[in-house]
Amino acid sequence: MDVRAAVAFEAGKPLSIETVHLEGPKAGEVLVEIKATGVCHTDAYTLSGADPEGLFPAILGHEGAGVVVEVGPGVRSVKPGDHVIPLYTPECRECEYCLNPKTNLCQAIRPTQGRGVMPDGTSRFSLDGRMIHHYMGTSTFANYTVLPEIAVAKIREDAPFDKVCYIGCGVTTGLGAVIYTAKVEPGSKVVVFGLGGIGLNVIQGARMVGADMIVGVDINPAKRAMAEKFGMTHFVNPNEVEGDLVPYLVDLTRGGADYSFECVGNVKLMRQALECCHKGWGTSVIIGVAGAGEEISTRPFQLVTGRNWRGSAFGGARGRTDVPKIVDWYMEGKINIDDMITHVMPLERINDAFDLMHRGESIRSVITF
Ligand code: NAD
Ligand code: DAO
Ligand code: ZN
Ligand code: ZN
Repeated sequence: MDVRAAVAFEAGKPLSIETVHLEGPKAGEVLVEIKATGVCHTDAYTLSGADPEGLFPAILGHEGAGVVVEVGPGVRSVKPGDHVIPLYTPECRECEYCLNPKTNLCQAIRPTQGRGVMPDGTSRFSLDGRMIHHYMGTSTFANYTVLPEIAVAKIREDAPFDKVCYIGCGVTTGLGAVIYTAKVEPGSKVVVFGLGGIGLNVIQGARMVGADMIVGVDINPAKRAMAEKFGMTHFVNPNEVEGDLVPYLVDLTRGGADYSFECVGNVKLMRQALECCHKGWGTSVIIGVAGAGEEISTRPFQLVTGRNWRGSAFGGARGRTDVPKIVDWYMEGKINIDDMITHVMPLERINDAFDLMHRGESIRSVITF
């Protein structure tokens, strides 16, 4: 079939709106009509060329929501008409990783997903006979896409696509890092570096679990009001701090953070996030994706004296199990997504969504089809 898609032909160039060919679902795959998709910082990172795993040409996008239109042979867990959220972290429920409660990183289709193809080693997308890569196994910047069955979460049908698409990445990554990865306890002191689309969801997760003190750190003072709305109790602009940021944060939290979260992708901030943690027990969680080849460093004594350094992908969430629950939280009014969606636009204006992000003017832009 012919589908409308934003194609990334080359790193550093704007996306191009094209009519591309999409083959139907093969065994174990589903065809999904994408109704809405968010534009995440990670799409921009890949498009910029900084992502060492970035492949071109490709159809980017990994934060979508839509409806199953057709299923391939052997598909049992979803049927046409089901509402779904695509999962860039799948959940096969059978692999060694899925069977280990310590991780959410299902490896069932990892090698082919990393090569931009479906599990049989081929792409469903092409343009004038030339293969186009899938991206993160999801490719939601198209009005139809094909996904492995294990990479879709079935969700309730009354959930609005243009809001719950954000659960496909940003919401789950932020909330999940607090709830599933760090397991933040009520009464905790939390420091969040970066108050963008991920950091705000860390803040709302920290408020949800009953953190007492939620400190937000951002160099953009315009982020303050939104972060306060989501539960931030103290704002720190590093550019306004006299002296070093770490002792300032340790002082503010009266001894250090119980938990800190790096939501920028800056290795210097990752170090500060670790070192502002409380001696003896503080845990720092890296969420931000650093540039290719960058390394983190600290004095080992920071760890010897009881601080913990961790990372979190997709918030530690198991997509098919946890994403439908997060959709329920939204529908029950337990989490706020609406106020984070600052811009809604058609596919034809998707490059504006990237521009808004680069200028720091949006939290989330959502494309509706
Ligand atoms: P964003 O651009 O919306 O937000 C980044 C924020 O960091 C902005 O508010 C910016 O002002 C602030 N910032 C920049 N430099 C700073 C500095 N030196 N000190 C303090 N604040 C600073 O980005 P986002 O969508 O929230 O994504 C954040 C990071 O998370 C990115 O690296 C993205 O690739 C990554 N990410 C990771 C996962 C995962 O599963 N681990 C999932 C999605 C996104
Ligand atoms: O299993 O080896 C693996 C890779 C899992 C990919 C997790 C990606 C999380 C960070 C990228 C940001 C996603 C938007
Ligand atoms: Zn698995
Ligand atoms: Zn994302």
